[in-house]
Amino acid sequence: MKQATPKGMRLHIGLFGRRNVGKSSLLNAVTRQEVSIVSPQAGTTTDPVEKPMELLPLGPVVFIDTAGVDDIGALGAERIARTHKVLERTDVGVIVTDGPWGPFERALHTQLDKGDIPVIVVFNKADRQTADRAAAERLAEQGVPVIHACAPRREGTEAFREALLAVAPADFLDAPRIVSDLVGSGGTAILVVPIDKEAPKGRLILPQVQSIRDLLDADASCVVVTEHRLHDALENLRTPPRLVVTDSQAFEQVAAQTPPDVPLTGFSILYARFKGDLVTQTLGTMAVDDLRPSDRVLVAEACTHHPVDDDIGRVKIPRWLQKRVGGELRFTTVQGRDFPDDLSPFKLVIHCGACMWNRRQMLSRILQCRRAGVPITNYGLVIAYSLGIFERALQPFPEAMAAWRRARQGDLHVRS
Ligand SMILES: Nc1nc2c(ncn2[C@@H]2O[C@H](COP(=O)(O)OP(=O)(O)O)[C@@H](O)[C@H]2O)c(=O)[nH]1
Ligand code: SF4
Ligand SMILES: [Mg+2]
Repeated sequence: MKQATPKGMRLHIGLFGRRNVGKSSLLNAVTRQEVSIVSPQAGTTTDPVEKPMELLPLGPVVFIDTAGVDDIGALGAERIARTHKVLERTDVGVIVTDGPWGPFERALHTQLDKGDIPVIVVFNKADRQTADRAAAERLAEQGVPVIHACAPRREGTEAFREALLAVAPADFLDAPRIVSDLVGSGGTAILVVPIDKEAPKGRLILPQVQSIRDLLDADASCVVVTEHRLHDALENLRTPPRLVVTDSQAFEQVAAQTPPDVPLTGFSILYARFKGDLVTQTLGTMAVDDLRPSDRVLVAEACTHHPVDDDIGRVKIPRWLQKRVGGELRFTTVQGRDFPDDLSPFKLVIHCGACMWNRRQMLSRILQCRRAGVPITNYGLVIAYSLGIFERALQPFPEAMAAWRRARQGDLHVRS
Protein backbone atom coordinates (compact mmCIF):
# COMPACT_ATOMS: atom_id res chain seq x y z
CA MET A 1 0.00 0.00 0.00
CA LYS A 2 1.26 3.46 -0.80
CA GLN A 3 2.21 5.56 2.21
CA ALA A 4 1.68 9.23 1.50
CA THR A 5 3.62 10.72 4.41
CA PRO A 6 7.37 10.96 3.85
CA LYS A 7 9.41 8.84 6.20
CA GLY A 8 11.05 11.78 7.97
CA MET A 9 7.69 13.03 9.21
CA ARG A 10 6.75 9.73 10.79
CA LEU A 11 7.37 9.08 14.45
CA HIS A 12 9.91 6.24 14.55
CA ILE A 13 9.17 3.92 17.45
CA GLY A 14 11.91 1.39 18.20
CA LEU A 15 11.00 -1.80 20.09
CA PHE A 16 13.98 -3.10 22.08
CA GLY A 17 14.43 -6.01 24.42
CA ARG A 18 15.82 -9.50 24.86
CA ARG A 19 14.65 -12.31 22.63
CA ASN A 20 11.21 -13.78 23.32
CA VAL A 21 10.02 -11.06 25.67
CA GLY A 22 7.13 -10.38 23.27
CA LYS A 23 8.24 -7.42 21.14
CA SER A 24 6.65 -8.78 18.00
CA SER A 25 3.55 -9.86 19.89
CA LEU A 26 3.21 -6.38 21.34
CA LEU A 27 3.52 -4.84 17.91
CA ASN A 28 0.85 -7.17 16.60
CA ALA A 29 -1.42 -6.38 19.51
CA VAL A 30 -1.09 -2.65 18.98
CA THR A 31 -1.50 -2.79 15.24
CA ARG A 32 -3.96 -5.66 15.20
CA GLN A 33 -2.25 -6.98 12.13
CA GLU A 34 0.12 -9.84 11.77
CA VAL A 35 3.09 -7.90 10.45
CA SER A 36 5.91 -9.61 12.32
CA ILE A 37 6.64 -13.25 12.77
CA VAL A 38 5.71 -14.39 16.25
CA SER A 39 7.51 -17.55 17.20
CA PRO A 40 8.25 -19.49 20.37
CA GLN A 41 11.81 -20.00 19.08
CA ALA A 42 14.41 -17.44 20.06
CA GLY A 43 15.53 -14.89 17.52
CA THR A 44 13.08 -15.37 14.68
CA THR A 45 12.93 -11.69 13.94
CA THR A 46 16.39 -11.37 12.45
CA ASP A 47 16.23 -8.06 10.65
CA PRO A 48 14.50 -5.05 12.07
CA VAL A 49 11.02 -5.12 10.57
CA GLU A 50 9.71 -1.66 9.71
CA LYS A 51 6.00 -1.14 9.74
CA PRO A 52 4.74 2.27 8.65
CA MET A 53 1.15 2.97 9.55
CA GLU A 54 -1.44 5.45 10.74
CA LEU A 55 -1.73 4.85 14.45
CA LEU A 56 -5.03 6.39 15.51
CA PRO A 57 -5.27 9.01 16.78
CA LEU A 58 -1.58 9.91 16.78
CA GLY A 59 -0.91 9.93 13.08
CA PRO A 60 1.83 8.51 10.90
CA VAL A 61 4.35 6.30 12.71
CA VAL A 62 6.89 3.60 11.88
CA PHE A 63 7.38 0.73 14.28
CA ILE A 64 10.83 -0.80 14.13
CA ASP A 65 10.71 -4.32 15.53
CA THR A 66 14.30 -5.25 16.33
CA ALA A 67 15.88 -8.61 16.93
CA GLY A 68 16.83 -9.30 20.52
CA VAL A 69 19.96 -7.33 21.36
CA ASP A 70 21.29 -10.05 23.62
CA ASP A 71 22.05 -12.47 20.82
CA ILE A 72 25.34 -14.31 20.93
CA GLY A 73 27.59 -15.72 18.21
CA ALA A 74 28.76 -14.27 14.92
CA LEU A 75 25.35 -13.79 13.43
CA GLY A 76 24.19 -12.39 16.77
CA ALA A 77 27.02 -9.82 16.77
CA GLU A 78 25.85 -8.58 13.43
CA ARG A 79 22.30 -8.35 14.69
CA ILE A 80 23.48 -6.36 17.69
CA ALA A 81 25.23 -3.91 15.40
CA ARG A 82 22.04 -3.54 13.37
CA THR A 83 19.96 -2.93 16.43
CA HIS A 84 22.31 -0.20 17.57
CA LYS A 85 21.92 1.39 14.19
CA VAL A 86 18.17 1.43 14.82
CA LEU A 87 18.79 3.66 17.81
CA GLU A 88 20.07 6.33 15.45
CA ARG A 89 16.68 6.67 13.80
CA THR A 90 14.54 6.15 16.86
CA ASP A 91 12.32 9.00 18.12
CA VAL A 92 10.75 6.98 20.93
CA GLY A 93 12.39 3.89 22.43
CA VAL A 94 10.24 1.12 23.89
CA ILE A 95 12.07 -1.28 26.20
CA VAL A 96 10.15 -4.52 26.46
CA THR A 97 10.87 -7.04 29.20
CA ASP A 98 9.01 -10.16 30.29
CA GLY A 99 9.70 -9.46 33.94
CA PRO A 100 13.29 -8.80 34.94
CA TRP A 101 14.92 -5.38 34.95
CA GLY A 102 18.55 -6.44 34.77
CA PRO A 103 21.88 -5.13 33.48
CA PHE A 104 20.69 -5.57 29.92
CA GLU A 105 17.57 -3.40 30.32
CA ARG A 106 19.48 -0.84 32.37
CA ALA A 107 22.15 -0.56 29.67
CA LEU A 108 19.50 -0.01 27.01
CA HIS A 109 17.82 2.63 29.14
CA THR A 110 21.14 4.44 29.63
CA GLN A 111 21.83 4.34 25.93
CA LEU A 112 18.42 5.80 25.04
CA ASP A 113 18.84 8.46 27.73
CA LYS A 114 22.23 9.43 26.33
CA GLY A 115 20.64 9.93 22.93
CA ASP A 116 17.90 12.06 24.51
CA ILE A 117 15.36 9.55 23.21
CA PRO A 118 12.14 9.37 25.25
CA VAL A 119 11.55 5.92 26.74
CA ILE A 120 8.51 3.79 27.46
CA VAL A 121 8.96 0.60 29.46
CA VAL A 122 6.66 -2.35 28.87
CA PHE A 123 6.57 -5.20 31.37
CA ASN A 124 4.98 -7.80 29.12
CA LYS A 125 3.59 -11.22 30.05
CA ALA A 126 1.64 -9.64 32.89
CA ASP A 127 -0.34 -12.88 33.01
CA ARG A 128 2.72 -14.55 34.50
CA GLN A 129 3.13 -11.90 37.20
CA THR A 130 6.90 -11.92 36.88
CA ALA A 131 7.40 -8.14 36.66
CA ASP A 132 10.12 -6.67 38.85
CA ARG A 133 7.70 -4.49 40.84
CA ALA A 134 10.41 -2.51 42.62
CA ALA A 135 12.06 -1.60 39.33
CA ALA A 136 8.70 -0.67 37.81
CA GLU A 137 8.01 1.67 40.71
CA ARG A 138 11.47 3.25 40.52
CA LEU A 139 11.06 3.89 36.80
CA ALA A 140 7.63 5.41 37.29
CA GLU A 141 9.07 7.69 39.99
CA GLN A 142 11.64 8.86 37.48
CA GLY A 143 8.77 9.85 35.21
CA VAL A 144 9.16 6.97 32.75
CA PRO A 145 5.81 5.65 31.52
CA VAL A 146 5.57 2.02 32.65
CA ILE A 147 3.02 -0.29 31.07
CA HIS A 148 2.02 -3.73 32.27
CA ALA A 149 0.87 -5.64 29.22
CA CYS A 150 -0.25 -9.03 28.08
CA ALA A 151 0.24 -8.86 24.35
CA PRO A 152 -1.76 -11.93 23.23
CA ARG A 153 -4.78 -10.63 25.16
CA ARG A 154 -4.20 -7.09 23.89
CA GLU A 155 -4.03 -5.84 27.46
CA GLY A 156 -2.11 -2.62 27.89
CA THR A 157 -2.38 -1.48 24.29
CA GLU A 158 -4.54 1.58 25.08
CA ALA A 159 -2.17 2.55 27.90
CA PHE A 160 0.67 2.12 25.41
CA ARG A 161 -1.01 4.54 22.98
CA GLU A 162 -1.45 7.02 25.83
CA ALA A 163 2.21 6.69 26.79
CA LEU A 164 3.22 7.32 23.18
CA LEU A 165 1.12 10.47 23.16
CA ALA A 166 2.71 11.60 26.43
CA VAL A 167 6.32 11.23 25.27
CA ALA A 168 6.13 11.95 21.53
CA PRO A 169 8.04 15.13 20.63
CA ALA A 170 5.69 18.04 19.83
CA ASP A 171 7.09 18.32 16.30
CA PHE A 172 5.48 15.01 15.41
CA LEU A 173 2.17 15.76 17.03
CA ASP A 174 1.52 19.21 15.73
CA ALA A 175 -0.17 18.97 12.37
CA PRO A 176 1.71 21.25 10.01
CA ARG A 177 -1.18 22.97 8.22
CA ILE A 178 -4.68 24.17 8.95
CA VAL A 179 -6.02 24.69 5.43
CA SER A 180 -3.29 25.84 3.02
CA ASP A 181 -2.35 22.32 1.89
CA LEU A 182 -5.88 22.06 0.47
CA VAL A 183 -5.51 25.31 -1.46
CA GLY A 184 -1.88 25.41 -2.56
CA SER A 185 0.42 28.26 -3.47
CA GLY A 186 -1.33 30.66 -5.85
CA GLY A 187 -4.76 29.19 -5.13
CA THR A 188 -7.68 31.04 -3.58
CA ALA A 189 -9.94 30.04 -0.71
CA ILE A 190 -13.21 31.73 0.17
CA LEU A 191 -13.77 31.95 3.92
CA VAL A 192 -17.37 32.49 4.98
CA VAL A 193 -17.67 34.31 8.29
CA PRO A 194 -21.18 35.16 9.48
CA ILE A 195 -21.32 38.50 11.29
CA ASP A 196 -24.38 38.07 13.46
CA LYS A 197 -25.22 38.99 17.02
CA GLU A 198 -23.18 36.05 18.28
CA ALA A 199 -19.97 37.13 16.55
CA PRO A 200 -17.58 38.83 19.01
CA LYS A 201 -17.51 42.60 18.71
CA GLY A 202 -14.87 44.13 16.47
CA ARG A 203 -12.79 41.04 15.77
CA LEU A 204 -12.62 37.62 14.18
CA ILE A 205 -12.33 34.41 16.17
CA LEU A 206 -9.12 32.39 16.40
CA PRO A 207 -9.88 29.66 13.81
CA GLN A 208 -10.69 32.35 11.24
CA VAL A 209 -7.60 34.42 11.99
CA GLN A 210 -5.30 31.38 12.04
CA SER A 211 -6.73 30.08 8.76
CA ILE A 212 -6.08 33.43 7.07
CA ARG A 213 -2.53 33.48 8.39
CA ASP A 214 -1.92 29.89 7.28
CA LEU A 215 -3.09 30.73 3.75
CA LEU A 216 -0.89 33.83 3.59
CA ASP A 217 2.11 31.87 4.87
CA ALA A 218 1.66 29.39 2.03
CA ASP A 219 1.39 32.11 -0.61
CA ALA A 220 -2.29 31.40 -1.19
CA SER A 221 -5.03 34.03 -1.39
CA CYS A 222 -8.21 34.30 0.56
CA VAL A 223 -11.44 36.16 0.15
CA VAL A 224 -13.31 36.66 3.41
CA VAL A 225 -17.05 37.24 3.11
CA THR A 226 -20.28 36.93 5.05
CA GLU A 227 -22.72 34.30 3.81
CA HIS A 228 -24.69 37.11 2.13
CA ARG A 229 -21.77 37.99 -0.14
CA LEU A 230 -20.69 34.47 -1.05
CA HIS A 231 -22.64 34.52 -4.28
CA ASP A 232 -20.97 37.80 -5.36
CA ALA A 233 -17.54 36.50 -4.45
CA LEU A 234 -18.06 33.34 -6.50
CA GLU A 235 -19.27 35.43 -9.46
CA ASN A 236 -16.38 37.86 -9.26
CA LEU A 237 -13.56 35.34 -9.15
CA ARG A 238 -12.21 34.68 -12.63
CA THR A 239 -11.16 31.15 -11.66
CA PRO A 240 -13.17 29.15 -9.15
CA PRO A 241 -11.79 28.96 -5.60
CA ARG A 242 -9.96 25.78 -4.67
CA LEU A 243 -11.95 25.61 -1.45
CA VAL A 244 -14.81 27.27 0.40
CA VAL A 245 -14.62 27.16 4.20
CA THR A 246 -17.60 28.18 6.25
CA ASP A 247 -18.55 28.62 9.84
CA SER A 248 -20.57 25.50 10.58
CA GLN A 249 -23.65 27.58 11.44
CA ALA A 250 -23.97 28.65 7.82
CA PHE A 251 -23.33 25.19 6.32
CA GLU A 252 -26.76 24.81 4.77
CA GLN A 253 -26.85 28.20 3.12
CA VAL A 254 -23.27 27.99 1.91
CA ALA A 255 -23.69 24.46 0.55
CA ALA A 256 -26.71 25.62 -1.44
CA GLN A 257 -24.78 28.50 -3.02
CA THR A 258 -21.47 26.76 -3.71
CA PRO A 259 -21.27 24.96 -7.08
CA PRO A 260 -21.01 21.18 -6.59
CA ASP A 261 -17.56 21.03 -8.21
CA VAL A 262 -16.09 23.51 -5.70
CA PRO A 263 -14.82 21.72 -2.56
CA LEU A 264 -16.51 22.87 0.64
CA THR A 265 -15.82 22.30 4.31
CA GLY A 266 -16.15 23.97 7.71
CA PHE A 267 -13.65 25.65 10.06
CA SER A 268 -14.59 23.21 12.75
CA ILE A 269 -13.80 20.23 10.50
CA LEU A 270 -10.45 21.80 9.59
CA TYR A 271 -9.77 22.00 13.32
CA ALA A 272 -10.77 18.39 13.90
CA ARG A 273 -7.83 17.59 11.62
CA PHE A 274 -5.51 20.30 12.97
CA LYS A 275 -6.02 19.82 16.71
CA GLY A 276 -7.57 16.38 16.93
CA ASP A 277 -7.80 13.37 14.65
CA LEU A 278 -10.14 13.70 11.71
CA VAL A 279 -10.38 9.98 10.97
CA THR A 280 -11.30 9.05 14.55
CA GLN A 281 -13.79 11.89 14.83
CA THR A 282 -15.28 11.12 11.43
CA LEU A 283 -15.85 7.50 12.44
CA GLY A 284 -17.25 8.72 15.76
CA THR A 285 -19.97 10.53 13.84
CA MET A 286 -21.43 7.15 12.86
CA ALA A 287 -22.72 6.89 16.42
CA VAL A 288 -25.34 9.54 15.59
CA ASP A 289 -27.27 6.79 13.82
CA ASP A 290 -27.34 4.69 16.98
CA LEU A 291 -28.74 7.49 19.17
CA ARG A 292 -32.17 6.86 20.60
CA PRO A 293 -34.47 9.24 22.47
CA SER A 294 -33.32 9.85 26.08
CA ASP A 295 -29.71 8.81 25.34
CA ARG A 296 -27.05 10.95 27.00
CA VAL A 297 -24.73 13.10 24.88
CA LEU A 298 -21.73 15.04 26.18
CA VAL A 299 -20.97 18.36 24.51
CA ALA A 300 -17.46 19.54 25.39
CA GLU A 301 -15.87 22.90 24.76
CA ALA A 302 -12.20 23.42 25.38
CA CYS A 303 -12.57 26.98 26.64
CA THR A 304 -15.12 29.00 28.53
CA HIS A 305 -15.60 32.18 26.60
CA HIS A 306 -16.97 31.62 23.19
CA PRO A 307 -20.54 32.83 22.82
CA VAL A 308 -20.80 31.56 19.24
CA ASP A 309 -19.86 28.05 20.21
CA ASP A 310 -22.06 28.24 23.29
CA ASP A 311 -24.95 28.84 21.04
CA ILE A 312 -23.96 26.04 18.70
CA GLY A 313 -23.28 23.58 21.52
CA ARG A 314 -26.26 24.42 23.68
CA VAL A 315 -28.98 25.27 21.21
CA LYS A 316 -28.34 24.43 17.58
CA ILE A 317 -26.63 21.04 17.80
CA PRO A 318 -29.23 19.72 20.29
CA ARG A 319 -32.02 20.97 18.04
CA TRP A 320 -30.57 19.45 14.87
CA LEU A 321 -29.73 16.15 16.54
CA GLN A 322 -33.09 15.75 18.24
CA LYS A 323 -34.81 16.39 14.98
CA ARG A 324 -32.76 13.64 13.43
CA VAL A 325 -33.27 11.20 16.28
CA GLY A 326 -36.97 12.02 16.52
CA GLY A 327 -37.09 12.62 20.27
CA GLU A 328 -35.45 14.26 23.28
CA LEU A 329 -31.82 13.55 24.04
CA ARG A 330 -30.20 14.33 27.38
CA PHE A 331 -27.33 16.76 26.88
CA THR A 332 -24.55 17.62 29.31
CA THR A 333 -22.32 20.57 28.40
CA VAL A 334 -18.86 21.00 29.90
CA GLN A 335 -16.21 23.65 29.37
CA GLY A 336 -12.48 23.99 29.77
CA ARG A 337 -10.79 21.36 31.93
CA ASP A 338 -14.15 20.24 33.21
CA PHE A 339 -14.36 16.81 31.54
CA PRO A 340 -15.97 13.82 33.30
CA ASP A 341 -13.65 11.03 34.43
CA ASP A 342 -16.44 8.56 33.87
CA LEU A 343 -17.63 8.71 30.29
CA SER A 344 -19.60 5.49 30.43
CA PRO A 345 -23.08 7.10 30.72
CA PHE A 346 -22.60 8.83 27.37
CA LYS A 347 -23.45 7.44 23.96
CA LEU A 348 -21.52 10.16 22.15
CA VAL A 349 -19.09 12.98 22.84
CA ILE A 350 -19.29 16.06 20.63
CA HIS A 351 -16.21 18.26 20.92
CA CYS A 352 -15.48 21.81 19.79
CA GLY A 353 -12.56 22.52 17.48
CA ALA A 354 -10.25 23.06 20.48
CA CYS A 355 -8.60 26.04 18.82
CA MET A 356 -7.17 27.22 22.16
CA TRP A 357 -5.45 23.91 22.83
CA ASN A 358 -2.42 22.13 21.52
CA ARG A 359 -2.91 18.87 19.73
CA ARG A 360 -1.53 16.73 22.55
CA GLN A 361 -4.31 17.93 24.87
CA MET A 362 -7.04 17.16 22.37
CA LEU A 363 -5.57 13.78 21.44
CA SER A 364 -5.44 12.89 25.08
CA ARG A 365 -9.20 13.48 25.30
CA ILE A 366 -9.72 11.36 22.21
CA LEU A 367 -7.74 8.58 23.87
CA GLN A 368 -9.81 8.94 27.02
CA CYS A 369 -12.93 8.38 24.92
CA ARG A 370 -11.29 5.45 23.16
CA ARG A 371 -10.44 3.82 26.46
CA ALA A 372 -14.03 4.25 27.64
CA GLY A 373 -15.33 2.92 24.32
CA VAL A 374 -17.34 6.11 23.73
CA PRO A 375 -17.31 7.55 20.20
CA ILE A 376 -16.15 11.15 19.84
CA THR A 377 -17.03 13.53 17.04
CA ASN A 378 -16.76 17.26 16.44
CA TYR A 379 -19.13 20.21 16.11
CA GLY A 380 -18.67 20.70 12.40
CA LEU A 381 -18.88 16.99 11.60
CA VAL A 382 -22.06 16.50 13.55
CA ILE A 383 -23.68 19.60 12.08
CA ALA A 384 -22.78 18.55 8.54
CA TYR A 385 -24.12 15.07 9.28
CA SER A 386 -27.37 16.35 10.76
CA LEU A 387 -27.90 18.59 7.75
CA GLY A 388 -27.22 15.82 5.24
CA ILE A 389 -24.05 17.38 3.76
CA PHE A 390 -21.50 15.18 5.51
CA GLU A 391 -19.85 13.60 2.49
CA ARG A 392 -19.63 16.92 0.77
CA ALA A 393 -17.89 18.52 3.76
CA LEU A 394 -15.49 15.55 4.00
CA GLN A 395 -14.68 15.39 0.33
CA PRO A 396 -11.51 17.56 0.67
CA PHE A 397 -10.08 14.89 3.04
CA PRO A 398 -9.68 11.65 1.08
CA GLU A 399 -8.24 9.69 4.01
CA ALA A 400 -11.16 10.44 6.30
CA MET A 401 -13.62 9.88 3.48
CA ALA A 402 -12.10 6.48 2.64
CA ALA A 403 -12.19 5.43 6.31
CA TRP A 404 -15.81 6.54 6.52
CA ARG A 405 -16.84 4.61 3.42
CA ARG A 406 -15.03 1.48 4.57
CA ALA A 407 -16.63 1.68 7.99
CA ARG A 408 -20.01 2.30 6.44
CA GLN A 409 -19.73 -0.75 4.22
CA GLY A 410 -18.62 -2.85 7.19
CA ASP A 411 -21.47 -1.44 9.18
CA LEU A 412 -24.04 -2.19 6.52
CA HIS A 413 -22.61 -5.64 6.16
CA VAL A 414 -22.95 -6.28 9.90
CA ARG A 415 -26.47 -4.96 9.99
CA SER A 416 -27.76 -6.71 6.92
N1 LIG B 1 2.24 -15.83 28.47
C1 LIG B 1 2.55 -14.86 27.63
N2 LIG B 1 3.25 -15.16 26.50
C2 LIG B 1 3.53 -14.17 25.65
C3 LIG B 1 3.14 -12.82 25.89
N3 LIG B 1 3.58 -12.05 24.86
C4 LIG B 1 4.24 -12.89 24.03
N4 LIG B 1 4.22 -14.16 24.49
C5 LIG B 1 4.83 -15.34 23.85
O1 LIG B 1 6.23 -15.21 23.95
C6 LIG B 1 6.88 -15.78 22.79
C7 LIG B 1 7.82 -14.77 22.14
O2 LIG B 1 7.06 -13.70 21.60
P1 LIG B 1 7.65 -12.76 20.44
O3 LIG B 1 6.66 -11.70 20.26
O4 LIG B 1 8.07 -13.56 19.26
O5 LIG B 1 8.96 -12.19 21.19
P2 LIG B 1 10.16 -11.29 20.59
O6 LIG B 1 11.29 -12.21 20.33
O7 LIG B 1 10.47 -10.33 21.69
O8 LIG B 1 9.66 -10.60 19.37
C8 LIG B 1 5.74 -16.23 21.87
O9 LIG B 1 5.53 -17.61 22.12
C9 LIG B 1 4.56 -15.44 22.38
O10 LIG B 1 3.34 -16.09 22.12
C10 LIG B 1 2.39 -12.54 27.08
O11 LIG B 1 1.99 -11.40 27.39
N5 LIG B 1 2.12 -13.59 27.90
S1 SF4 C 1 -11.40 26.25 22.16
FE1 SF4 C 1 -13.38 25.44 21.44
S2 SF4 C 1 -14.94 26.63 22.53
FE2 SF4 C 1 -12.99 27.76 22.70
S3 SF4 C 1 -13.02 29.17 20.98
FE3 SF4 C 1 -11.92 27.37 20.29
S4 SF4 C 1 -13.46 26.09 19.30
FE4 SF4 C 1 -14.58 27.64 20.55
MG1 LIG D 1 10.35 -10.62 17.50
